[in-house]
Amino acid sequence: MRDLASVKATLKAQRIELPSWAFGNTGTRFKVFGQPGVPRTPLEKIDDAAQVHRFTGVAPSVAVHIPWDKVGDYADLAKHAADAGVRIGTVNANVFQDDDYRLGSVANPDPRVRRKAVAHLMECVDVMDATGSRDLKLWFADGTNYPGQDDIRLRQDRLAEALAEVYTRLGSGQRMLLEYKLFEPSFYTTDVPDWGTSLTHCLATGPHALVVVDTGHHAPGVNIEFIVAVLLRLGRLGGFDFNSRFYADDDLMVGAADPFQLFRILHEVVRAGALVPTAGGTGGPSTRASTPGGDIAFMLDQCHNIEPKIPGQIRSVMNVQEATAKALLVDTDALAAAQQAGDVLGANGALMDAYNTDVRPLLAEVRTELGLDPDPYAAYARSGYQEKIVATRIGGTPASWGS
Ligand code: PSV
Ligand code: MN
Repeated sequence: MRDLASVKATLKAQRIELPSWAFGNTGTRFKVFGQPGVPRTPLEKIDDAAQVHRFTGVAPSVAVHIPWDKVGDYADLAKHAADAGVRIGTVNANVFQDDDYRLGSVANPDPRVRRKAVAHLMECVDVMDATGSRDLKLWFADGTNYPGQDDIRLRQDRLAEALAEVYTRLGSGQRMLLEYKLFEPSFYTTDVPDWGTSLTHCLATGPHALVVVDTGHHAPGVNIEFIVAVLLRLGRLGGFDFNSRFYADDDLMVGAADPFQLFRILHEVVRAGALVPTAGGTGGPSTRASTPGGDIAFMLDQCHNIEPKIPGQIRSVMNVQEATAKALLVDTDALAAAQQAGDVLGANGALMDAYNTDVRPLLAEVRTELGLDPDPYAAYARSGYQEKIVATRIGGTPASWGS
């Protein structure tokens, strides 16, 4: 069993990366509800993310999405982030919002479109160079809607070719994270639909190509912690896109729909010794990308369609912290002994005892020891920041998907 001091030290060292797009207006295909005070620029998104770090102390990096966060000078963006007390994290490529990509991007049958997509991915690595980011995150909306629409196998060949080309462009310490998603926007085939396909491509591409698990990207009922355990064992888990889902890719706040699943996932992460980054935190240079229990990027990938955005991110970070604290409280000796003895109920009980612990007082103590308010959510509400951005962000175009 871990002693309390080491549990607290780990909780203090934990890092969670925020998505810049969580601060802009989002919605469903039916309606985007605008909110007052929403950022108009990538710089303002960073400012809002910095508030989440200010009150939680564990969210010092912001993932960007290109071109949603396109700026003239990315070194300036990095400087703006540093001045705000955070840094630019993962660079997300976007090859899904252009008319040219109707039939896919890197797996498109048209070589011109494939070249255009690869050129964008290369541009994203340029951005990483300028911002000092470690990870390039790739999600491809590629696939088909109808049987016979395209050659399934050829599409895999085109995808493999593009990944290999971009991989050679990565600098030292940079990694490629390949995200999978069961379906949407394609409904018949998706070119990277599952972790097996992602892993297969990563294995063929190179040691710094790693799988990213978005918790909303599976069929209902899939055992995500099993996938996590297997990828960690192979040293091929690059990161998470955390969010919650009730039905499909709902992008709701992590830990809202199924906190028990989040605990089970984090138990596997803790079991692998992969919770705390080895060098520089999430977004820092990696020296152990391909070793079991290597650096994992713990990212949120969420949209706050109806709830306020900064408090929504704060609540999400707190939810991850609570699941993590519970995972750290598992009595690993008792668990191992029960497993070894074939004591089914004892082993399950060891996990459930930890899950059923109220860790909020422990996390309040951790925050106090970090010099933070024990209640980040209430502290943000009292800070006056929300009122300030509502009063001052007048005019301009609120950030949304596509900007
Ligand atoms: C796709 O659904 C996804 O999960 C990918 O990570 C995208 O980059 C992200 O959502 C942004 O909407
Ligand atoms: Mn995602």
